[in-house]
Parts: sequence; structure tokens; C-alpha cells
Amino acid sequence: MTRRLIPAVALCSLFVGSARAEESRSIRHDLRGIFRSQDDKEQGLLKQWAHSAKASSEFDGQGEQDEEDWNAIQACGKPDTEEDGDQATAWASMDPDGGEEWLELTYKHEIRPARVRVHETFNPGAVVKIEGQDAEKKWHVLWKGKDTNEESPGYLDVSFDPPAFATRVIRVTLDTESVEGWNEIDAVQLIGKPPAGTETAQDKEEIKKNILAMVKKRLAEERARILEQIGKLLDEELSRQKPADKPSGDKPPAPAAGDKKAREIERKLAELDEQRDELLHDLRAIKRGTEDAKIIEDARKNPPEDGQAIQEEFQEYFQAHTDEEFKDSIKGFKRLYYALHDSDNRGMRRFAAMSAYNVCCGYALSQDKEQSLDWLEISIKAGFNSAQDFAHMRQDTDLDSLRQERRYLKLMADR
Ligand SMILES: [Ca+2]
Ligand SMILES: [Ca+2]
Repeated sequence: MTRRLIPAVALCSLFVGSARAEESRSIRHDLRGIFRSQDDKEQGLLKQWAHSAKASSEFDGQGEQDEEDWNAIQACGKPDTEEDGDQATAWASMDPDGGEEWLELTYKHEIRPARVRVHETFNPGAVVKIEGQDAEKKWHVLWKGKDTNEESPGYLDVSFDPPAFATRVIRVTLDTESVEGWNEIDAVQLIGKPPAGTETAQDKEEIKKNILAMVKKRLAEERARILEQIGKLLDEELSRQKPADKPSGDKPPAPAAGDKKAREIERKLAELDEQRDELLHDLRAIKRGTEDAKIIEDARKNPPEDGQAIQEEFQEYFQAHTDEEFKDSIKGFKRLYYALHDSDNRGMRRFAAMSAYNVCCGYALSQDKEQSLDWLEISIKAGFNSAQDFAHMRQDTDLDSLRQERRYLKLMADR
């Protein structure tokens, strides 16, 4: 639930307040597209080709062929029979019209089947039933009916309501007498939902990563497009200006107009930089929420018990920081920050702000400037912002790598 809500809500808010309402709308529209395709993938329906198979009978070839020709194993993997006909890369039963025959397929991942696609490559139309096997090895009918596929190669493609059980094994039954000649099957795709609760944290991380990557790409494109537009506007303006300047040829050219233009463009560029910073800022906040999820949960479930415990933890993480064990110190200080930052107690909030500042230092010394600046901002917002605190930041050698950064200078301005 949250995995869809968090990015969707946060990303929509990214564009609120932007002066470029039209463009925001278009970006939002594209983002919705991105989310929809991501949703399909999520709901989606895992698609698999079989990795092993057996059958009621197999055409044994007569003499010279490869042993595996026409065997059930030929129905494993992706389709590899591209032309209609009696091809050894598809499964064929022993007899062409020997009554009921079945092909049993096993897949790598257990899913709740929702759709099956049978790639038929010779005399199609003989499939009459598709079943799934439950945990007790009982067969349940998933689909039963008339195979309406008339194309070869072609697919019998059937969808149905997923059963309650998940399975890796399905069985395709054919009435080989119903369609004359060998009824050959090249491959069978099983499509279905992974059973609830089997998605791993890694899957979620992967999904989030994909969304962020797509959004970042989209934002970069958008920015390039806006810059290009401004460039064009600039060209237009400048070419329009020349004839206007000529009549007043006696006088020195009026620098005021040009200056004004240049200033206007500089202002627009600064505005774009500002917007970009805001967007990246929000994106990093989303990412941070995911990356720190475990720490946040730990802080919520097992917060330090009392002032004494806080002091001790703080000391421990500070020691790690001094020992340049930044991974540990960052994790620890984040834990304290998340545990204490919304406390009612001022003293506790002070610890939270100092912890956030120490996270910033840890990142700065690990050469992660972006995260460091994020945490500097967090610490300032959390209350690490007295005149004394700012004096400390200016002198703290931990932050030396940040001194020339635009965001740093901005945070320090007017302090
Ligand atoms: Ca037949
Ligand atoms: Ca095949």
C-alpha cells in the first residue's frame, strides 16, 4: 500500500506551486503514465515459460533424430518454432489422433495463475482443458472449453479468475481426435500473481529504484527542453532588437535594453536551478524514507529508554565517528534523530538536532556531499540553528568539503 502511495502523493506535490502550470500538467500526465506501467508490472503479473515438462506420450522420432526431438522438453522455454509445420522443436504426442493426451509443465516461481498462453505450431485447436496443481497435488480446472486458435503458429490465450492456491505446475489436456494430424505445442506461458506476502523488500526497493530512475530521466529531459525554449526566446528577442536599435544609430547603443534582457534570462535560469533543486530535494526525501525504513522502524519500536540511555548511545556513535567508522556512526545518529526529533521534550529535540548534524558530518567525511547537505538542512530545521551552532558549522573541519557547494552557501547565507 505505502509503496504506491508515498511516491505518488509526494511526486504530485513536487509540481504544486510551479509557475509553469501547463508544463506541470504535462509532466504530471507523463508521470501518471510511468506509474501505470509500473502498476501493471506490480500487479503483474509475473510471466514465465516452463522449465521442465512431461507428457502422456512423446513422439519418439523414427531412428535418426535427436533423442529429444518432439519430446515434452520441447515445450519448455520461450517459443522457438517460428513456422507452421511438423517441427522437432515442439512437443508432439506419440499418435496424431490417439484420443486424450496431456502435457504437464513446471515453472520456476509459484504463482496464482490468471492466464495461460499455449503456443501451437501444428494443427492447432485441440486443447480442451488447462488445470493447476495445488499443494496437495490435486488438480483443479482453470479453464475448460473450445480452443479457438486457428493460426499456426498462434496462441490459445485464456484468462480466468486466479484460484485461491498458488502453483508451479499446470497441465494442458488435448483431445487429439478433434483436430486431425499431430497437434504440436511449442511453448506454454504461465502468467499470474505472486501469492500475497511473497514480495521481498528487495522487490519493493527495485520498484522504487525504477520509478526514481524514470522520474529523474524525465526531469532531466524536461529541464533540457525548457532551457532550449529559453534559448529560442532569447534568439528571437535579440534578432527583433537589431532593427529597432538602428534608427537611434547616432547615439551609442542602448545597453539598458540588452542588460535588461540578460538579467531577465539570468533570473529565469536561476529560477530553473531553484526548481531543479526543489525537485531533487523532494526526490531525495522519498529515497531517504525508503533507505532508512529499517532504522526508522527500529527507532520507533525500540527508542532509547531514558536520558541516560540517550547519552550512552550518543557517546557510542560519537566514538564510531571519531574512529572514522562512518557507516556505524551515521546509522546510529540517524536512529537517535528518528527516535527523538518529534519529542515533546526540548532537551530530546536538541539531541535529535545534534544527531542530525553528526549524520551530516559523517556523510561529509565519507565524501557524500548530497546526503551531507540534506542532513545539514535537516539538522538546521530540527533546531541546530542558534548563532553559536552556525559559528560551529563555519569552523567545523568536518564540513570543509562542502564550503564551495551552492546549497551550503545558500543554507549559510544571512546567518
Ligand atoms: Ca490430432
Ligand atoms: Ca519449443
